[in-house]
Amino acid sequence: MTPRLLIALLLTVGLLSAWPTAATPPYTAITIESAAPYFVPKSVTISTGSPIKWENPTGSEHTVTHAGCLEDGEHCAFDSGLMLPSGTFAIPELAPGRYPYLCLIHPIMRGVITVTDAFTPSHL
Ligand SMILES: [Cu+2]
Repeated sequence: MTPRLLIALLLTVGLLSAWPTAATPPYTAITIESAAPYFVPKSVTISTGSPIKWENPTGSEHTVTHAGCLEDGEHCAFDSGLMLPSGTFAIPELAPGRYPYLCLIHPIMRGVITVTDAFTPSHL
């Protein structure tokens, strides 16, 4: 291998390793936990068009159910159904508004998503 080729190779490897291997997720991640506050972060503010993803690393089944799904005449914006351990649930976007949600299996588990039409999302 010529020195010039070696240098080119090292530069290439250096550039590749400088590249972010795991890009920051393009979604807002919410982690389910077995203890309070159960949904982490419990309160999230995002802009419309921004996806959200719940992850269930616990050993139990949970749901992510918009409170509107429980009341007649209310809009049901999202309902994960049973999320198994290691399961995930994602929604691509929500219209502007406030979305309280809970776990149907453990109704003490509650969180809220606030969706704004602002272009700059903020995470509480
Ligand atoms: Cu639960």
